[in-house]
Amino acid sequence: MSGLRDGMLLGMGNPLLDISSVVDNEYLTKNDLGPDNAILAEEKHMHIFKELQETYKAEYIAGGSVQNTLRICQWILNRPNVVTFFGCVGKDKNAEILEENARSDGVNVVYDKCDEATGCCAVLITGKHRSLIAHLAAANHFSKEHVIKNFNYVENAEFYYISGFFLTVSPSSIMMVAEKALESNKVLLMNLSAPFISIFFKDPLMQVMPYIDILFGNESEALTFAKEQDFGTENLKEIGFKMLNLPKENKNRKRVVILTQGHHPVMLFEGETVREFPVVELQECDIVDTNGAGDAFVGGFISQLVQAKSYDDCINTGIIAAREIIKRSGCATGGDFPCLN
Ligand code: 26A
Repeated sequence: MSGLRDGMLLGMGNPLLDISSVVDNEYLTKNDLGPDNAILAEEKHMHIFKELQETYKAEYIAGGSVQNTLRICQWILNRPNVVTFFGCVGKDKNAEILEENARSDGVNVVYDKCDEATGCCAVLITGKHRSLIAHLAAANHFSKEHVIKNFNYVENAEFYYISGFFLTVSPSSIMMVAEKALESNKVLLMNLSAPFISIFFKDPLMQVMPYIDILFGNESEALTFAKEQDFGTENLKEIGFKMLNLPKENKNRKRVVILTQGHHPVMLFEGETVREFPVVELQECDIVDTNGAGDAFVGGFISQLVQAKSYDDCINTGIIAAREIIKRSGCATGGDFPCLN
């Protein structure tokens, strides 16, 4: 009755093992990091991974933005294998941990494999903030050939979810899926993922933009995107409409834009209108960390979209999922999902 079927949603992204620790602000300053960064690791960051493990009692948690979203979606759906995931891992223990985690939530992982170590992400928690430093390693070796070899999964899916983060790895794989979505009138969902994507990966981002049916972003990502695109405004409502009206290939589907802004209302831009969905702020004592909150929002959203529910239902489930994940360390599933009614 729900219309769910195996493989109807395909996600592509970077599978990463999160190495998460609570640190103080001094540690951030010393390493020239902001409280809410999401960046690619450079040579100068490598010592951080070691320090977190040796000095800061790091927790190891399954991560990677798209894989988080898909795990949350599966958790809510309560029916395995609706979702398939493509990403590249190494041939090591960490890959096994990631696969086991994803599979136990019901995600059908179809990993590309290479000889480098599985990627990881340093997660530096300071109060409500989390700074992310991704060392992609194996994730960076995802190849278009993997998509070609497994094109049956692409053919079989009706929805595709890809992070902006994945533009740093394989724009050609993204374009292949985007073309397929256009040709078969399927739905492509993408996420701006982080401000640096709109700056340093502007060209591949704008190449795929005309194919995007549903676009997600948060406040800082939207503001950076607007600046880079010379929108000439810092007003989120104006920015949302300008994103909505960027050129679009598939004329059968009007674009929808969803902007989140922490505990402020979620904005849904659709046609001529913008609607706001309130977020009930969590009490300070319920907050564990915000790592994965944005991913969980999208997971909740998609779990309803694949069941042909209204955007209102999609957004409200997204809000519940994000709220639940903030109460947990990282993007941890397990137990019952809070009641949807
Ligand atoms: C390319 N980059 C920077 C990234 C990421 C990433 N996932 C894919 N690519 N940087 C951080 N993450 C993941 O985001 C989640 C929180 O939203 C982290 O692994 C973390 O689980």
